[in-house]
Amino acid sequence: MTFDALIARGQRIEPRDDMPEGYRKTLVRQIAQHAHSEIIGMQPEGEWITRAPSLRRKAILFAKVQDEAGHGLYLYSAAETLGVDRAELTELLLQGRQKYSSIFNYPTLSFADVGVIGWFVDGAAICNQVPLCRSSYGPYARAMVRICKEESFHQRQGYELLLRMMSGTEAQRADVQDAVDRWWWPSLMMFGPPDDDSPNTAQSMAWGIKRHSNDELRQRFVDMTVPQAEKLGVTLPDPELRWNEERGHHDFGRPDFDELKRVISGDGPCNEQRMARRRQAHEDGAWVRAAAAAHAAKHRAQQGRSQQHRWQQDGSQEEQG
Ligand code: BYC
Repeated sequence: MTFDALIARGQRIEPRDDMPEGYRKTLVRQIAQHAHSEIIGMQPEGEWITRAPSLRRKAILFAKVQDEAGHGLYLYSAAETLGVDRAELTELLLQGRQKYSSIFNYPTLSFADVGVIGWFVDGAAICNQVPLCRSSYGPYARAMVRICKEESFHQRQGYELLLRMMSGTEAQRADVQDAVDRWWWPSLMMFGPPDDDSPNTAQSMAWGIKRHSNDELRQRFVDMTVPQAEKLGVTLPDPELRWNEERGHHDFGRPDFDELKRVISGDGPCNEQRMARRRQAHEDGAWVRAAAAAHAAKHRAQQGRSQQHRWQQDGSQEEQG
């Protein structure tokens, strides 16, 4: 079946199928950006592992940050089915030719930020990524299924941490509110530019890569989060936020999309720091990559030798027979 017929029937495109070059390139762009976001996204929370207030919180945070590394790896693997190489994608990120999510360019100033990232950032990720489980490209959609299950745990651990902090001291409650105030608008920006300024959405939706527009998902996130904020006892920092009976949705203020553009183009509060850390980690890991490659080469050579040995034995048995 042709690519267009598969898309029209809502069937998956697999790596063996013919696909338009634009489709392949769009997927590589989005999946690589997603993978880079998971890896760079380890930094803001990772900074708190050594400062977690208890062994339990440390273990939870460790597991979460480790999951994010895993997500990055599934996604790089999905991208590799499109004929690119993880090393090449990493190089493009380090050269500033590929992006990662704007949200990870904001600082984590207190432990409450760990909770708010789980609640908002992983919550936003769930809204954005659950529909991607139905994305038209098979390897991406399948990677998303497991990622979403883990994001769900991430969101709950964040919310549970905040519930505990809100039943703590006055200072803890103030830390939570402060973190909510700082992360709310950047979290809304995670969904990307508004639909009328989103150059990729129409084509990505026609190809079934994206299932909903940026604004639709932003609205879904706001509707999901408002009752959670009420239960938690925090105020979302938006004076325009109110329920609209007619629309059956919350109205909310416009995020500062100029700020989003600035952050995406490298001028956010932590862009330099995040990229410097990523570059350093890549350099520090060079010996691991070299060792893994040497091990794989040794393994291949050993397999080749034992195969040759088996052939020789088979040959001499035939001669004897
Ligand atoms: N940040 O035409 P548009 C996580 C770019 S990590 C940076 O709407 P598209 C987690 C966009 O790439 C989850 N750049 O684009 C990890 C495009 O530029 P290029 C990260 C952004 O692709 C650790 C241009 O702006 N999630 O959950 O149709 C701890 C125009 O935009 C952003 C994903 O990656 C942004 N926020 O839609 C905790 C989800 N927004 O590439 C949690 C997968 C837009 O043309 N990605 N841009 O130069 C997507 O769903 C889509 O790519 C987006 C953008 C909705 C993000």
